[in-house]
Amino acid sequence: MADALASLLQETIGPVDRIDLHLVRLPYLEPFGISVASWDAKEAILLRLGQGEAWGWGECVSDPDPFYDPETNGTARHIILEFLLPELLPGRTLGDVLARFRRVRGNPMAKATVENALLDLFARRKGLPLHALLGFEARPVLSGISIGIQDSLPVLLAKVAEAVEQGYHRVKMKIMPGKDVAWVAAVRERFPDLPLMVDANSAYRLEHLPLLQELDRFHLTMIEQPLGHDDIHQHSRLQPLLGTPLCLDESIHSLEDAEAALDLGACRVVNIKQGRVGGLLEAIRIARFCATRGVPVWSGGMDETGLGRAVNLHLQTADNFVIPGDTSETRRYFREDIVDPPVVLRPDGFIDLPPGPGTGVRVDPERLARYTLEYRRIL
Ligand code: OSB
Ligand code: MG
Repeated sequence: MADALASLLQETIGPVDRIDLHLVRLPYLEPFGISVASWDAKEAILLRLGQGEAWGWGECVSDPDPFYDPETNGTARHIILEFLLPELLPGRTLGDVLARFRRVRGNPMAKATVENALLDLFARRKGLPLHALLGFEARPVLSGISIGIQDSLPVLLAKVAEAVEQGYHRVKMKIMPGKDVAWVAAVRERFPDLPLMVDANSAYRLEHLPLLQELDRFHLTMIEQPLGHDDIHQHSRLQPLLGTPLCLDESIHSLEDAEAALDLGACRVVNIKQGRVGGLLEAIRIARFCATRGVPVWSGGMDETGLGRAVNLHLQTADNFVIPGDTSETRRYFREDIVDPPVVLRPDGFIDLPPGPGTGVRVDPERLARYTLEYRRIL
């Protein structure tokens, strides 16, 4: 397995002879709200790299705005075009290219987009599914769901009930000041045994300690990112004062961040969004490191289109992804997807990997055109 990655890094990328960049906008069926932002559509950069008859796609997980993370579609496009694509020279190995990317500081979402497209291309060239290219065996993926901030408690309760009925193995509810302890209490009362967690998206400060301690009585599986979006230190002060495990999301952009977080005891679980940490290879490194510390990981999501969701599914075949992730069904976000097949939940709450080479999904040209805001042929 480690060998699969090592030999992958030795492979030359070959001549990329076609590059397309799309900015798509897929309206959500209903707005998705977190403590600090609300979106009524998924706006995403899609990158396509072509090589002869083969191609690979990458979806950037940035938002149009910097409210969840500092990167935006605007900054990602700039970094991809000006600093990352120029590194794709034919004689270079994948390892060379990714090493060159490291010279660009930060900007992991932009880097992940190009990395994902390259890995999809490599896998398709070899006729291998993405998980096999990475050295992992296919397995159905255990799914959870992330429920955004709701206008009222009855609406939230109805959404949780629906999720439970559909078979999701774990429910995450977003919280924010004013929609926290009482709302969690109500959900817990109605669903006493449900694996339940909360995500605050950095809405609280250490002064909110008493409120956060109140959450301990609801036996939540974890509290995700209560404090600063880039903070590790304050979380390390908070964790020992809580019974509930903390999980970091926003603060983890690299293996080094994960090392700092675990060394300092800032969390007991890590949410790995491959797009937030610079791509699949860094995501796998983080998962492995966490395993050495006995810390379980799970795959978060960024409300991706079917393209990014497929990548997240393949990632979850890697070791140590033992907690249900946030890869929920396409149909809870979008009227239709731009790829086939869309993500569908089995009645047992698992999701099957899309079959076939690469990510296993095919971008439908007509739907892509319909949802494209801007298109640019780069090469
Ligand atoms: O914090 O995990 C988060 C969506 C957008 C931005 C941040 C987050 C989320 C989610 C949704 O929780 C996960 C998904 O369904 O893809
Ligand atoms: Mg989160």
